[in-house]
Amino acid sequence: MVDIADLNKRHGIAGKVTFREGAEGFAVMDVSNSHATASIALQGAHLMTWAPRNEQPVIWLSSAAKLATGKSIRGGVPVCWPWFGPHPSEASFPAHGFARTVPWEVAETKALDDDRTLAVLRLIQTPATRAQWQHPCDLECRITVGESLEIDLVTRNTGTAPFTIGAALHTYFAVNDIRHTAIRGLENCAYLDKVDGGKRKQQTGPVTFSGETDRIYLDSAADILIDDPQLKRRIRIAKRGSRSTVVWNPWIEKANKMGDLGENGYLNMVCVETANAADDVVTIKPGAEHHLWTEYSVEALG
Ligand code: TA6
Repeated sequence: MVDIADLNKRHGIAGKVTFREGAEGFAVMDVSNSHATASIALQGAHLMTWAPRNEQPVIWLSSAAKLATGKSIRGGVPVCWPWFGPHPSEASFPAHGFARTVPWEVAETKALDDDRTLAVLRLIQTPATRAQWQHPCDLECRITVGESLEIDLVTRNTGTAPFTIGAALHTYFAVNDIRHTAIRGLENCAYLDKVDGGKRKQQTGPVTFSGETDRIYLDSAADILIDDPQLKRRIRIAKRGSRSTVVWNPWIEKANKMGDLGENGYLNMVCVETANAADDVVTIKPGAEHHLWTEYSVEALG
């Protein structure tokens, strides 16, 4: 049972941070400051929306997204952890890990001196999560809402043995039309083409879209640019702690099968994911921590 009054009492900030029930038992944090607005579901520490002032929404949320306990929300920034994709050995474990579908708690909210807003959420470990991940650890998601959006997923190894994680900030970006969108910054990177049996290929020129696209780019540490000429904007993705980038658009057939992308929703979104995927999984030593950090900002184009 979620106690909205208690959340507002302990973590609300007048005029900046308020909590509400997004759906039955589903707590949502609304953030508003002079730079931007955002909304974050406590389940999965799932940022659902972010829009800088005087800018169209940058993060895409499906019109058919369902806020339901234990179900991933279609759109926003799903947190994939502690593995990316299917579990390496347990077919019954959820794809992309359990972090995005379990309860998280609010550790801190803070109005920063520059009027950005910091929200720190921590995964709540339970017998159910430990059944899928026994390594002693802490997982925090530190979200800073401003004219840019910063997300820092911090995994701390609190045990006595090293462990290896896969992860991704599986972000859905809003574009005017995927058919007129180009992604730069991945030129000459090798990638695994999941639409073609996982074959290893090399990117030539910008990434453009004319069908289902599902690729894990390797050795991609540089900024990634999503160019949207129809909106006359470029979304810049900076990152640290990640050398793999996932690019995904389901296209029409897969989108229709998924059922929660909304009518032709696939045309208005593209996933560009700051990841630790494929050979970029990370081994964390006892007492050490790994930061999967990314920052989104918007620039004028043309
Ligand atoms: O990141 C791309 C991907 O792995 C695709 O293969 C597709 O499965 C997508 O994630 C969405 O996965 P989800 O479990 O959120 O439906």
